[in-house]
Amino acid sequence: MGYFDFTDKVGYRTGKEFSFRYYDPEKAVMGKKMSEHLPFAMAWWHNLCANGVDMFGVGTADKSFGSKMGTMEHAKAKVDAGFEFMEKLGIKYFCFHDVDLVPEADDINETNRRIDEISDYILEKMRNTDIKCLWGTANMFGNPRYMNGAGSTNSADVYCFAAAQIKKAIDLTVKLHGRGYVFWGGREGYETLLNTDVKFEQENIARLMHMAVDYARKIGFKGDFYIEPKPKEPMKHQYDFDAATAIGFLRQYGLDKDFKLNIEANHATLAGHTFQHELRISAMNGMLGSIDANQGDYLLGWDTDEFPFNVYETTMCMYEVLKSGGLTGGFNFDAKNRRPSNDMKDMFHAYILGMDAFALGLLKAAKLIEEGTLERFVEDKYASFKQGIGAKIRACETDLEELNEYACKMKKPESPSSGRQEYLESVVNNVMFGD
Ligand code: XUL
Ligand code: CO
Repeated sequence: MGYFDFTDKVGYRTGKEFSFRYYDPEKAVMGKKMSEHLPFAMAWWHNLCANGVDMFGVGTADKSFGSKMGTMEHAKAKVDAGFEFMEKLGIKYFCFHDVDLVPEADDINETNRRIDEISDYILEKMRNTDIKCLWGTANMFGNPRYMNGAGSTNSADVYCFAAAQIKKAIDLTVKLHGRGYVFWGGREGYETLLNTDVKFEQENIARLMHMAVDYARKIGFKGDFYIEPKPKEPMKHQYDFDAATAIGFLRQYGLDKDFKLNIEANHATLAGHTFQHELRISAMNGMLGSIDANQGDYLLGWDTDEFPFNVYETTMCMYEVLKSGGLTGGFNFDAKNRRPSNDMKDMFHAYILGMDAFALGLLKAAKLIEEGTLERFVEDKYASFKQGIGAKIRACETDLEELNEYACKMKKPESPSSGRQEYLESVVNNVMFGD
């Protein structure tokens, strides 16, 4: 007896209640299998732990998986349920925080013992499947000790505790053959400058990251570290505001060789950016590592972590991913069911929605690239920099005086060419919906 006996393995267009409409793992797209373009991951916390609790009410979903919550028996039941879930959907990766896997004890030594026990159990499960860890992380925002931050805390003792949690989470990630290790700066930020030394806090965060890199490399971790930018929530100001801010921080503190970014769609919209913008900024700096695949709600100003449904967004995401040559990380569904979608079938509907939305986005993005109008347009738009004075500017072979002379001789420039936005939007619509 399994936990999800209402469905067997979900296939492509099987006509069954649970089936993919667009995600066909074997289908070749631009020379690679769909499953290689889209290394999907299950987020342990939302899928196996979150029960629909919100600010106004208790949980609506039962995630006990037939055992007593808060016990190691429950932790193992989640592993069983998680692996059954991933196998049925053909998902090859999972992501976790340390405390998603086991209940935290009062004493860190006991928590670590529990982590050892559960990771042995997970490893055993992994041996019988082709499922692997995409990335691990430490939850350094939930426990009250982190109320003033982890790397940014004012307490040296709490800082050491954060270091210990990171060390164990790195050990765990390495043990489970994780591709990456994530830092999401949960409470690394501030509420008011009246009580905060921003420079001091950022230096301490950077130190902690350096120590994490040194330790991980020492024990043989070859993967990438990721920062996951987010502008606010839970803190009013978070230090990793957006991709550009995080890249500046990584370069300032010499962490840019070991770190890339994990871009989350909903965090982008909270920062007042599009998902595509954040991906472009990361990619053009060589730092697009992984993606937290979800979406926000344009009417709500918080991190709703919805399953991706907006195919325009997944298309433009895949456009950026294809053009950047693919991810070294993957697509982690950092997304949860809506509170009233509260049964086990909804867990499947949600992942099928998300996987299909990205598969369809991939197909449409490939078509946009093959069709080529957007790329040709952008190429032509900057044509004036290909020869003459433009080429000299690009080659750094001129100076302000020569440009001044050029401008004065011209008397007045012609208007730049049209941006043709509405035409290009029609091109996208034609690719999306055909004739
Ligand atoms: C919070 C968030 C986290 C990170 C991992 O907004 O996205 O779940 O992905 O800590
Ligand atoms: Co996330």
